[in-house]
Amino acid sequence: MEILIIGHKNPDTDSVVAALAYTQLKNQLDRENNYKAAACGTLNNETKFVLDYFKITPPLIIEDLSNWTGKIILLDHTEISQSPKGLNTDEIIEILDHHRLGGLQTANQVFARIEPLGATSTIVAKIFKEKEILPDQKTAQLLIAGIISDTLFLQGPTTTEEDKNTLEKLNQIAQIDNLEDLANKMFEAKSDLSNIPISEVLTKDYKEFDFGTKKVGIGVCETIKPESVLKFKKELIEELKRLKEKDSLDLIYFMVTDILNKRSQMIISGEEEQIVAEKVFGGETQDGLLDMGGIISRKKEVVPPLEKFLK
Ligand SMILES: [Mn+2]
Repeated sequence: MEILIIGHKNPDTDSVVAALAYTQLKNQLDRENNYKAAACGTLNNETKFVLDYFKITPPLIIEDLSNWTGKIILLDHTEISQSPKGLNTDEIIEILDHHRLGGLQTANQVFARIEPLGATSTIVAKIFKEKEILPDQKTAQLLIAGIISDTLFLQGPTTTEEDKNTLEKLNQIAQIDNLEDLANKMFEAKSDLSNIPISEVLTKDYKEFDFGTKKVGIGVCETIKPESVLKFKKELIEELKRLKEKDSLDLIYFMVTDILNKRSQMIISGEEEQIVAEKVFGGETQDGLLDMGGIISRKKEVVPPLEKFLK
C-alpha cells in the first residue's frame, strides 16, 4: 500500500523535512508498504534553500488529498483547519506533532505521538534512535534544518534540552561545520520576500484555529528585516480584512517577528482585533501596530493566552 506522510497547509521547513526524514525511516522499517513524503503547498524560500543547500530531492507537492486512495501519516498539526484539503480522517494511521492538541478526530485507531518539543524533526530523530537506526547524512542534515527553523536556532521559547541534545547528536552524522552560519543563511532565505506577492507574505506561515466558538487566523512572518515587511502594512491590513471575510473569521492577526532582536509587532487590522490584542497582550496600538515586546512564538505565547481569553 502507498502511505503518504504529509504536514500542514502553508508548509514550513519543519513539516517538510520531518516528512522527508520520517519517510526514510518508515521505508527502512516497513518493506511491505511504500511511504511517500509530501508537502501541502509550495515550499517557502527557507525550505527551498535547505533542500538546495543539501542537494535533496523535494517532496511531492499535494494540496488536495481528495484523489489520494492510500493511508496517511499526518505531521506537525492536529488542527483540522490546518489539514490538507480533501483529507479523509478515516485514512489517518498515525500522527506526529509538537503543538497543542487540536480538534482532529479519527474514525479508526491511530498511533499518535505528541510531545512538547521544539520541532517535529526532534520527534522523528527520537524515533530513529528508539528504533536503533542511524539516519544517513542527508537525513541528519534535514532534521537539523527542521530544528533550527522551528526553534529559531535554539533561541525560541519552545526550545527544550532535548532539542539541543538532539541537534548536537545529529551533527555527529550531518557534519555541518558551522551551524550558526547555516542558521543565518536559512533566516536570510526566509526573509527574502522579493519574489512574493503581499497576499502570500500573509499566508506563507498562516494558521487558523478554532477556539470554542471563535475562529481565529494568525499569520507570522519571521524575518531578519522586519522593516521590509512592515513597509507594506497598509497592503497587509487590506489583505487581512479580505482573508477574514473570505474565511468567515472572528479575528485575524499578523505577527512580524524580528528573529535577530527577538521581538514582534502585531499588525492590527480592525477594532475587534485591537480590543482583544490589547487586553491579551497589553500595550497600546499605534498606527495599526501593537508592540508585542519579546513575544515571538505563536505556538507558546500567542495561541494559549488568546484561546484562554476567547473561551
Ligand atoms: Mn513544527
